[in-house]
Amino acid sequence: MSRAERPHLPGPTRRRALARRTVLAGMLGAGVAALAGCDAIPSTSPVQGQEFDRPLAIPPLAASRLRDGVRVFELTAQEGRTAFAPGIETPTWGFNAAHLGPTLRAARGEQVAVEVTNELSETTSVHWHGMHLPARYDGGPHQPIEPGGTWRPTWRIDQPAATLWYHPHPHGATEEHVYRGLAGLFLLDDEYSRAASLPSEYGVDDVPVIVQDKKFDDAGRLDADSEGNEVGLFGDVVMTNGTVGAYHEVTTERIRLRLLNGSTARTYQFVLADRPFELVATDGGLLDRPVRMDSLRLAPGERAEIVVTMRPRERTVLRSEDPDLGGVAAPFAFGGNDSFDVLQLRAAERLNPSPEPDWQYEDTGLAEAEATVTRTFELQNREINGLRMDMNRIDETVTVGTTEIWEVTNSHPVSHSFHIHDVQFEVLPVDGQAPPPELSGRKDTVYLEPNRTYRLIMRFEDYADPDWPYMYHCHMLLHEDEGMMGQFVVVEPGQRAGEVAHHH
Ligand SMILES: [Cu+2]
Repeated sequence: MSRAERPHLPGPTRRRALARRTVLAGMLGAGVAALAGCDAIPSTSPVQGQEFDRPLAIPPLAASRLRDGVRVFELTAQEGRTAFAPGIETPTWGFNAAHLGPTLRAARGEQVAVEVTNELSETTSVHWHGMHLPARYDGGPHQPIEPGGTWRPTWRIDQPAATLWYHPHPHGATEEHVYRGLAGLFLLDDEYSRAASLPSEYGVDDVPVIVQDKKFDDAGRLDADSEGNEVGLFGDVVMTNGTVGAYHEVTTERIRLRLLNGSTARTYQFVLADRPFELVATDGGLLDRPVRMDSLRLAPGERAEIVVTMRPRERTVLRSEDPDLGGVAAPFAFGGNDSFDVLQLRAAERLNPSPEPDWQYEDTGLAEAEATVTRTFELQNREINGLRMDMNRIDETVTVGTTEIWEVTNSHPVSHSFHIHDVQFEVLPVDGQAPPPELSGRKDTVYLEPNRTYRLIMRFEDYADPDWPYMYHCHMLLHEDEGMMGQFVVVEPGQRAGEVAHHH
């Protein structure tokens, strides 16, 4: 069934009046750390209510230069200090900055190159999450960048317009590197996205919203210790683009928010406090058409583009409310009971007109009948199909040019999410039930409700290389670091997987 034929199920109704939570002025004060639970199964720390007193930081668009027709970006992973609250400097990591990184932007068909320099004191890597590119440039654990080193991947952008992102993926240390601040957006444009009537002025009515939760110790340092923890790092302070207590001034009738769940463990259930919104895109690009929704679940690594309509002088709030984690045992340990404000939107006295979201999109849906291979993946504890990640073991060998169905099951009563490198997939109906709107488009990461099988269809178009693997893994980053990951290679017909290549 193509995407166009699938009915759109309405999302759950979660409209609620805005309830402002207690405003805690001394957000990083000594009292905050004391709120963290320490029982056998700790509840996540309640996220602090914030006053909206800081303008939302907008990550700058990355500079680039054209060299022999190649668009060249430079990223430097570095240490710095960030004042998340006045008067408190927190040691953080960032790209070309103290915290987070610039937004890279390129068009379909362009050849890009990124010169990634590591000025940290430990090895890192940079993975282009959601990007279709050769495995040797994927930036996973097989492309480490040593301290002082520079890595130079280059590839041609060959996929629809989308909100992608980049982040480290070093073996066993991804959680900490992302948590300390290494992340940024990578926006792709194409003829459809340019022709779509969607808000598109970057930082004005087309706004990145990287949502992350953090925990601070009494000295204002990031508490990055997840050792012995089942669920990963849950913070009690939420930030958008690194801004705590952020508001954004809206100057147009409609605003497009490019949401990225950049957290390492927390799943959000995004709502607007007093109104629905239009979902226009998921991980891999535009939906067939906008879908009106009241609520949207995003697991770590997932993205969504939504359009919010405002009237002059109005205010509304993007919130996360009681995420529906789908049958997880002890959901409170995974943030299932947490509700909090994320970002305030403040409309100006007069708003510039915005067109209604509309576009003509060629249906690129994959037909189930085209699939010639079905693979099954069972997530359990920290294992996929009973195995933990081994850098020297190729788990799956895929033949280039084939369409495959991956049947992925979370057999474990806790939250997991599933990310596949190289491809965008579509979620097929489960038990005859069409996926909800947020799973109806192109995806590279999907939240796995326990005891459900998600059937994902994808096509491996090109980039055969028997020696360099791509990854698939849980995108809850503690789980990934602890081994919930496997490797696949894409090969020519009849070819076998080679010896795993190493960068050094
Ligand atoms: Cu997991």
